[in-house]
Amino acid sequence: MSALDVRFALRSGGGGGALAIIDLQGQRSTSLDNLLKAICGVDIEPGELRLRDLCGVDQAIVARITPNWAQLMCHDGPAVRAGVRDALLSAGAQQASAPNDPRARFPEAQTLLEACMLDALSRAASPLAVDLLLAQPAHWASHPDFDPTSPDAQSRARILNRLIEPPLIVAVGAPNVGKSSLLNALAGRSVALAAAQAGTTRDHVGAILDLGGLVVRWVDTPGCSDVSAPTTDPILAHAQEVASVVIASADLVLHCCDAKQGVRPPVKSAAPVLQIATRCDLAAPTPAGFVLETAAGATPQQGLPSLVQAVQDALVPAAIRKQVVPWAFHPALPTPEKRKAGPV
Ligand SMILES: Nc1nc2c(ncn2[C@@H]2O[C@H](COP(=O)(O)OP(=O)(O)OP(=O)(O)O)[C@@H](O)[C@H]2O)c(=O)[nH]1
Ligand SMILES: [Mg+2]
Repeated sequence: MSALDVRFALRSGGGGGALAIIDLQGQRSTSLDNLLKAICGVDIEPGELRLRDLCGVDQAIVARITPNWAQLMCHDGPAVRAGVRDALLSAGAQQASAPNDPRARFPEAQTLLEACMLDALSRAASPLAVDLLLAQPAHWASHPDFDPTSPDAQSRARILNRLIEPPLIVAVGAPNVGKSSLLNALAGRSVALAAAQAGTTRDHVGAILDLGGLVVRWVDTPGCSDVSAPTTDPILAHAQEVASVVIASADLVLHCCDAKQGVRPPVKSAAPVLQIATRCDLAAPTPAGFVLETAAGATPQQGLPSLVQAVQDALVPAAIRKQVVPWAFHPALPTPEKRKAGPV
């Protein structure tokens, strides 16, 4: 029994979604028979779909689409993907690289546009992306002259693509103002140590957060009163350096200021900065000058829904999401010339 001429490749997954799909292609149908028997323990005939235990790694759906082609649909976690890959390699299959062409990855798509949409959907991090992507084939059909490479299309795509690749939010501010408490409150669990001692966060702490359907990478930085003020304290200097490096690649900076201390000097950043008041329960009324008031570490918490809304408005404004126009959501999308030359 040999499965040596079966090649496998990850068709979709690896982007944090629920399912990974692995294609199995055999040059001879008997090789695919052997491989499926080895990893699932039973014969799976063409046209059959089964829920099977894959070598003790995962419960997966196994679909034998044709005599030479099958798909494994398993959970999309790094450990599961690695376990399934090891099981396939030990059963004698060969690993192939994933195809770049979205049509090869999604042969069920009727058009290149639909294949690009399915590809983007399989990688999209934010739930807010789903309806927008599903509506794209219709928007493209009603705008035959839309050029995805035009400056307008590209600047809109830079915003909307944040729904596919999570944007980076960096929380900065003086020590002890409640930056880590804010992260913990938004995450709904303890991600970063929060304590009354100033300087609790010594290194930046990152987490992936779902903010009302917008998934972001959030970085909590060590507190420093002024990110760019000269200092001789080596730990503070290092904290400033860390903050400056992450600020340089941020899509949005949250400048957290203790409400009692009032508005602080602005943070220099190429990305937009939201100046927010923290620990507002300790300073009533909050001094003027803040766009938002929060109390993430208090009971009851205050201002978190407004903060989530403000982050969405800053990164993926509803006005842009609601425009009924095409979006250049994938690098392989067809140009107007290609679309005029024939169906794509
Ligand atoms: N009353 C009140 N206390 C808060 C609030 N947020 C945080 N705290 C408290 O303030 C202290 C500092 O909170 P942290 O979240 O550790 O502050 P930080 O800005 O991360 O501090 P560093 O890591 O030192 O920069 C802790 O004792 C928190 O419990 C709040 O909204 N209200
Ligand atoms: Mg902290």
